[in-house]
Parts: sequence; structure tokens; C-alpha cells
Amino acid sequence: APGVRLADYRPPAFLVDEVHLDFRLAPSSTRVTARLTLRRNGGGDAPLVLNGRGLTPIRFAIDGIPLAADRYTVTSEDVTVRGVPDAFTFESEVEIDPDANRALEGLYTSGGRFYTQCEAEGFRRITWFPDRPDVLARYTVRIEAEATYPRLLSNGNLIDEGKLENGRHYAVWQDPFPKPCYLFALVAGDLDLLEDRFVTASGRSVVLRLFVDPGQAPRVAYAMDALKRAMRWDEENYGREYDLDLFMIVAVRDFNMGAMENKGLNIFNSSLLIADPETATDLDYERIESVVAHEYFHNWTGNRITCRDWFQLCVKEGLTVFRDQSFSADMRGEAVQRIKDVRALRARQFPEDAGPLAHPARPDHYRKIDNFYTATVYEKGAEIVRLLRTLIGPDDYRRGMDLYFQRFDGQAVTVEDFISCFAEVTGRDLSGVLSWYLQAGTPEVSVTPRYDAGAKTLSLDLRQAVAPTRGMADKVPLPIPLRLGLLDAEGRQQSFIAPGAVEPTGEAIVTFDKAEETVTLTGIAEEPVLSTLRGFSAPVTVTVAEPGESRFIRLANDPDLFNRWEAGQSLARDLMLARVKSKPDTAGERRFVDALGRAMADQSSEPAFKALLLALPSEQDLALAAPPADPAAIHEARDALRKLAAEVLRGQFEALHDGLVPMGAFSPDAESAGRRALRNAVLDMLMAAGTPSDIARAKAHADAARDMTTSLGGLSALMQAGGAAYDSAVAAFYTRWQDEPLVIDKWFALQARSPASDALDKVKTLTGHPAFDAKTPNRFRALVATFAQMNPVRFHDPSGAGYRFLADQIIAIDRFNPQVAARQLEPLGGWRRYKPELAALMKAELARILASPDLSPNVAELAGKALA
Ligand code: DPP
Ligand code: ZN
Repeated sequence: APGVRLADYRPPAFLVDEVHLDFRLAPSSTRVTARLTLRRNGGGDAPLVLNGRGLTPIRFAIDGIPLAADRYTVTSEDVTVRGVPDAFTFESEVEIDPDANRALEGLYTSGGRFYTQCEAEGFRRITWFPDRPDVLARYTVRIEAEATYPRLLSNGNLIDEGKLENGRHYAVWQDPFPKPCYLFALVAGDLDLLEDRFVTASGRSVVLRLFVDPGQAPRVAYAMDALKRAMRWDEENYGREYDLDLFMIVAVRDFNMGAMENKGLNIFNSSLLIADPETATDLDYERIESVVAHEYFHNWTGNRITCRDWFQLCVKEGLTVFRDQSFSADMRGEAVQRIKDVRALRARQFPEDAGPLAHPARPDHYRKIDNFYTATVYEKGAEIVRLLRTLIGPDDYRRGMDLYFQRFDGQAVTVEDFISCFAEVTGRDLSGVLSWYLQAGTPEVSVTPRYDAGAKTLSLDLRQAVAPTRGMADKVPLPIPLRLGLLDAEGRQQSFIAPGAVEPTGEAIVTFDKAEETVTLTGIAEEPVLSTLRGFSAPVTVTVAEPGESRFIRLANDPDLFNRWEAGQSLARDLMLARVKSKPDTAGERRFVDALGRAMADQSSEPAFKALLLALPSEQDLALAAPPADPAAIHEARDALRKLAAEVLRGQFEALHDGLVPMGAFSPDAESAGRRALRNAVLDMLMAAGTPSDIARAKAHADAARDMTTSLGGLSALMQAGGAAYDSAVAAFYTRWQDEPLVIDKWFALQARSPASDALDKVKTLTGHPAFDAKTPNRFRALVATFAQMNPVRFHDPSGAGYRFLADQIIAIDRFNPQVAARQLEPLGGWRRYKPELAALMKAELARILASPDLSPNVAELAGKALA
């Protein structure tokens, strides 16, 4: 099938002013009547074309007159109506089957309730409509159902409700803000409610309602708290107030994505809303806080100002991720948050950008837009906004955002529109920022410092290059801001005079935008150690020509905590890669481990930061760093370094583990979470040695756990050793939590990460477990995606059995849920980075997927690209 191209964008031929929807809900036969008030946009006499998929048409009418059969043509994708006037109402009635909808797009059932998911193109599975984001309409929605569905919810304000005969009832909702149909939402069923209030900066009182499965209301208290903090934060940092009198969030068990920002009625995967100390990990709390904020922030960046077309997705997603990252940094500490965000970027976006699925943050063609909800659009998109803010400074960034909200409120915009606001307030040419959105690939930066002792200057020879990506051989140089500082040989900060400045400073931002450029810093007393790309000031890889010593100095002293962490990661990576090449640097390893020990003893640094220092680069990071990768050798090399650390630092680790025992009542705050993270991290490291006393320690850790973070920390430590202690702990965990679906997801995910040689057999057995259900995305991802993405040594089994398992699962789930199926392809798509024997097996499985009958366009697009 031909794809969609940005170059083919045309404004809509018809605009919709008003939409009246009427739902008569029934699980397998819901009737939807839609009345659209349409008018021609820009003249001409084109026929009316409305999207629709899987709809059973009952009737059509124009201006109240039934449409004759020769006036329209229905296909599997749309309806074309000929001879329509310039302004008219179009009415349609369809029947749909929500129970049979396991693609979870459009209107579907979960746990006997009704939910919708319309982004990107799900609304066309509900009714005939111009399903594109640049058609903004006012919605009035009437929902009618049996009394067994007590809550009837949609966007906006409730304007009417009542009882009908036969025990039926109805509700009518009206949303005063024009919106694209992807923001439509409907929920119906038996739900419990947690209610609160928020008073906005201008003094308006907003009712906040979180809806959950019966009995779960106390478990969304944290989400409610996060919501109120996010609402305040957006007022204080972006001047944005909430605009309706009611804000609702509904949790649903079966959901393809994380959460959805439907106007006034967010719908969340229950894993991102429900939490209590016993069942949720600190990571769950952290993600709930950030996703609640993310979806709330979309009310302005996404809803009030939306995308002109789906190519502009990053204009709402990249920007909103940057906003939620900034919020989390304010809530939890900037350095730790930044390290986590960069770690996620490198784990997900860098491989994407280096492989066959690489695409610009603003792509220019696609087959299925569902396939472009990617790390590049979201995470790299956020990095570009951050970089823009670094380039122009926080004050001009805020001025540009103010102008953006003022100028484009109520409109559907492009990336160019967004950038134009910052160009206007600064008077600067920001075309370089646009280039960041248009080019795929991670820029590689190299820095060669040259110190002139006589002149007291440091010249930096800077180079940048981006490897060619599909369809884009030549890249233009990009503006790259390098935040940098200098240390002396003892690790003390050295001042310097930045290019173009007169006063000495401790830190400066040097921006270079040419393929090669030399900049000179002056006034430097002694030969410096360079600390560059502080805070990861641009999404690039950077290589500095410097003595090996420099990283040790930064690891011990850099006032920029990101770079302190980075120095440790980089040292550990090189040491492990040396082992992969069978050239271990034992002296270097010992020196690194000693440095880690000193960092652990540093009383001035936070436990959360220490936990991040101890988390050595993952096997996936190492595979990316040194292609062609040999996952078995990487696994061994990583274990060896961890084992050395466990042996050398045993006393220190044991003391930390004993000293960090949680006391008092559980609190999800960042400081307490940091202590739990560090305690788990030292236990995990000790298990690399895995002596009988370590195993006993892990068992005691698990047995005494009163929170889920500690409990899973104990279990995963026991998993490293395997054996009876692990088996009985896993069985006991299931017995205890079998009635908590979100915890059982964790139980499946834990076992999928097992490094044991029989892990794949166990995973296969688990697909037959009574609690396994591939139709619930959370459960499917817990087992299958965790195995493929988080267990490299078993996934890349030399026999190819891991690849075969994943391919079988993708083919099976594609029959009913193409969106989720397509997202599982990434681990196979990276085949070029693996050693030839493995690459051949991975390719063969991709080819088998591609050849399987009745493949969805979602999977076909990505499997095809991965092989091309
Ligand atoms: N728009 C959603 C989000 O990223 C994804 N469905 O918030
Ligand atoms: Zn989003």
C-alpha cells in the first residue's frame, strides 16, 4: 500500500463546526448516530469523503433527507458522498461491536465496561468522520445504556442526565472547546471515584475526579496528589491554567499505550494510575507522577494547540515530554532526573536512530502513524526543545512559549509554527533548530583540546558528523550547545574566559554549528581537565581526545553530577568492552572499583545518585557501543566487573545494605526511594559474587520486605543465584499476589529477565499459565517484551530459539492487536549490530514474519523496513 507523505498535505475540503453523537451502548451491538454540521473549506465542488473502518452502516442522511444509494460509495476505509452543497448537516447511523474489538482502538470493552482510545486514527472505528487532527469541532455527546453501567462519561461538562424506561438511563456531555476527533473519549460502567478540588491561580474551583474499578479508589491518592502538583506547576512555570470546571481521569486494565490526554477525560493504563506501598514500586510512583503530569500538560500543548497533521506529532509529544521531565526534575532533583532521562534516551532512542527504523523527529512519510509513537518523536523531540531552551536561554524560551500560546490557541500547527515564535522573540535565525527535527541519526561529536601553557589558552577542535540514514545520505551540520567547565589536576574547578566574553567564569555554553570549528578559551592557569556536554546539553555522542586519567578526575570531583556519573559509565564501559575483546585491563578495573568505593563513601552525595553510579552500563548499552555484538561475551564481561566490585567492596556494600534498612512508615518521596534503590543496588552487586551468605542476605531482604521495591529487589537478587531459594520465593510471591493483576504483571516480568539457561523454556511454559492472557497488553508486554528487550543473553541464544519465540508471538498477537504486535519488532530490527551468525538468524525470523499471511500494515511496515 502507498504511504502517506508530508509533501501531499492539503487542507481539509470540509470543516466540521458541530458534532452531535448519540451512543446506545450494548457490548456486542452498539448503535452510534452522528450528526455533523459541515461547510466547504476553500471552494471547489469536491465530494465529501469521511473515514470509517469496520462500521456496519445503517443509514445516511443529508439535511434530514435519507441519502439515495447512487449518491454514495462505501469502501473498507471510507464513504464518498457526491453532489453535496457548500453547507449542510450529514447524519449517519452505524452499528459496532465493542466486545469483539481486541485491537483496543475505537470503542471497546474491558472488564465489562466501555472505554475508547482514538489517537491516532481510532475515531473512524466509531463513526464516519474526517479523522484528521486539523478538523476541530464542538462536541455534544449523548450516552444511553442499561443501569448496569452507572457512570456515563464523555468530554467537557455534564449538561443533562436522567432515567428512561426499562431501567435505562442517559447522560449528555458538551465540550465547549473545539477539538480534533482523536481527543474524543467515552467511558461507561461501574466505577468507583476519588474526588478532590483544585483552586486555580485566578481563583476558579475545579472538580477533580479519578475513576477506577470498584474497590480501588484509595489507591489513586498518589495520582491525585501528583495531578494537583502538576496543575500548580504549569501555572507557575508556563502561566497555564486549567480551562474547564471538571477534570477526570479513568484507569483501565486493557490499554495499548500508557495514557491518553482526551480533553477533560484522560484515560490511563491502570499501571500508571494505581499505586499503594505494598504493591507499587518506587519506579511506579515515579512514572505515575510523570505521566499524570504529561497528560495534564497536554491540555495546552496538544489539546488547546494541536497538530496540523500526524507528521507534526512531536510538536505536542516532544514538547510535552520536555515539560514533564522539567516537572519531575523540580519534584525529585535535577541531576538524578537528568541521568535517568538520558539513560532512557540512550537505551531506546539511540538504537532506534542507529538502526533501520531511524526517522527524523518529524518524519516525512509513513504507512501507519501508529508506528511513529517512537522514542525519537517523544524523547529526541524533548531533547530538541531542551536544546532550543539552552540556545536561547530560559527567559526567551518562556517569552517564546507565551507567544506560542497566544498566537496559536485553538489551532492545529506545524513544527515551523512552533519555532517561529522563538525566532520572533529573539530576532534570531533558528533554522538550525528546524534541522534537528528533519534529520535522523545521532550526531557524533569529537573534541580535541590543546592547551598552550605559555598563552594560558585552551583550543578545542570540534567536529560533528551524522552517519547516513535511509533516504538521507548528506546531513547539514547542526547547532550543538556544549555546556562545559574545567578542572585542575586535583579536580578543583578552574575558571576561564569563554569565547567572546571578558569576565572569568566557571562554566559556559559553547555552541558550534559547523562540521569543524575551533574555539579558544583563555585565562586558564594550568593544564585543565575538560568537562564537556555537562547535563547532556545536546543529544549527541561525544569523544574527547584526553588522557585516561581525566575520567577518574571527573568521576571523583566534577561539580556537574551528570558528568561525574558519565565518567563512571564511560570507564566501566571501556573496561567491560576490553574483556569482551579478551584483553582485560585488570589494573584499570581495580582502579575503577576503588574509585566506586570512594564514591560510595562520599557522605555529601545522595543515595539515589550512588545507586545510579552503581548501575553499570547495561548489556544493551554495551552491544550498541561495540558492534558487531556478542551478547554472551558481553554478559560474561559485565558479570566479571560486577564480581570484582562485589569482592573488593564487600565490606562497604554489606555495611550500606545493613545501614539502609527501611524504618518507619513507607513514604514514596524521592529521598526514601533513593535509599531503597541504593539498598537494592548493593545487594544486586553482592549477588555477582553470590556466596552462601549473600544468598542468605538476599532471602532475608525479600522476606522482610514491606514495600514492593524491596520485595522485587530481593526476588531479583535471588534470581541471580537461582536454585531452591529462588523457586520457593517466586511461588510464594504468586500465592500472595494472585488477585492483584498489576503485581502479577511484575511476577511475569521478573521471570522473563532470568539469566538462567532454561529461562526461555520457563517463559514458554508461562505463556500457558492460567494467568497469562495475550489479549491484555500489560500482561503480554510483561512476559514477551520483557524477555526480548531486557534479557539479552537469553533472547540472543545462539540457537535462535529466542528470536523464533518472539516472531511466533508477534505473528499470533498481530491477528487481533496490530499496534502492540508492531511495537515488539524492535529487538529483531537491530540485527545489523550483532555478530553475523546471530544477525542471519534474526533476519530469518523477520523474513518469516513478513511472509506470514494476513499481516497487518503496522507489522508489515516495520518488518519490511527492518529487512531493507
Ligand atoms: N498522546 C498520548 C501521550 O503520549 C499517547 N497516546 O500522551
Ligand atoms: Zn503525550
